[in-house]
Amino acid sequence: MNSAANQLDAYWMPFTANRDFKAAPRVITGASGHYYTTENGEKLYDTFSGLWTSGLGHCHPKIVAAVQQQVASLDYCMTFQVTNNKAIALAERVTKMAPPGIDHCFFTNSGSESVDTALKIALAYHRARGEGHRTRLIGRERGYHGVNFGGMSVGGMVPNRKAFSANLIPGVDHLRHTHNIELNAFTRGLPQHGAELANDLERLCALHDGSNIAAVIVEPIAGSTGVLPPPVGYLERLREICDAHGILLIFDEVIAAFGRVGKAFGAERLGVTPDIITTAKGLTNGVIPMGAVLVSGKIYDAFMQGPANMVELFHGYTYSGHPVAAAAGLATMDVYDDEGTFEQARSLEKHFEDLLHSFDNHRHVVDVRNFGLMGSIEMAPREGAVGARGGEAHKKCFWDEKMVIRNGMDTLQFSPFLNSDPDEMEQSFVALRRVLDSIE
Ligand code: PXG
Repeated sequence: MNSAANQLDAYWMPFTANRDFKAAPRVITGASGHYYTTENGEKLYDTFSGLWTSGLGHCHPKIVAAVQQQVASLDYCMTFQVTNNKAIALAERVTKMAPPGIDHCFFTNSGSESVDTALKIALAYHRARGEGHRTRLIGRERGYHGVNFGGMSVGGMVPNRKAFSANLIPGVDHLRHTHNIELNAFTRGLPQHGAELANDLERLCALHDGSNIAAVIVEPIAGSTGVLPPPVGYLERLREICDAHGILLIFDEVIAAFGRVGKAFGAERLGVTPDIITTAKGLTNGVIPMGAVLVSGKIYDAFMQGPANMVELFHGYTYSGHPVAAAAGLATMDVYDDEGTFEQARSLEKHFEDLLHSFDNHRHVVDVRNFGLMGSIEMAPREGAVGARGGEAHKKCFWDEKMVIRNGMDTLQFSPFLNSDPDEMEQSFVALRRVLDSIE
């Protein structure tokens, strides 16, 4: 039976056109492996791994068992002044996987909280070292760092900022984004052009004096905005400028971490080590909300000064290091290891890339981009109806092809399962072609 529109009235949906949705609700009631089940009992293939979250597939039995066991043995315990064994174990586990030197872990409940936590740590770090004048934060156009005030301010998604323009935090500048269709369209992997855009940071250092800048935050591979892999040499150049001016480099790896680009972290795959890494999503395979901020020993140690009986960082959430979330995280890490998930993801990349780029010559398509198991197909907007093509593609996939795809306006984004079946992946793109062919 379909959800009636009036039943949905109380529910204000996030990042959704509520009235359009309520006119034709798309309601999921179950999931297993690579498929959702709808309230009508139909099976839908999930091309987005949840929301970049569930790389191991839905309801993985080992994670389900760990959560069931944990919730029945320690459901909650505060992590201020006491803590739980699972949070301790997960912090150790995740920092061991991180690039050398990144060896401390602060837990949050989401990507947005990870970002705001990272920005606060960066500011407080400089103050603890007697450089409290380093207050400026640098983000990037088209960056997505969640929806809290800090992340929204350093972020560069115009619709997300528009209604809050006067209330964004002060002292923030943005690097230009790296999207360049003229020079880089249909590039497979990292684009060749654009490394010099990192020099925007040098200009901001000249403008403000680098000694006033606390941190730069970027997604190593921009996700939400429609997958923008970094130009060759770009991240290296950012690292170089940060080092020259004593600025902290933060990689927002809420999407990139935990196998999405074939390694534990995007930093590892791309060969550039930041000072702070923000994570969420794949930390628990999306099963229980959780995020983590990973920081270098240099940063942690700077806080561990002064009287040992005093709180060093006045920050934390009621659910930081929640035992059930941490148990889900530990089970997720076990599965990544036991099943060789990151290697499996890596081995699927070429097939995924070929399937995506089979749309290079499609009449609606103006660019196709990919890195790791992150991909996007950008369509030209229909004249006078920006976003209509993307929205129609999403709905047709759902209703006609029994498949969930994600669109941001006219750009389709793909986040296949890290353990995808290559044939199922291929079938999803065959179905997508039928849909794009049928749209005007
Ligand atoms: N940083 C990055 C890089 C993200 O991708 C967040 C922070 C915020 O995480 P939370 O858990 O607070 O939502 C994200 C979230 C999309 C899409 O369509 C991606 C996200 C959120 C909504 C839509 O790609 N990523």
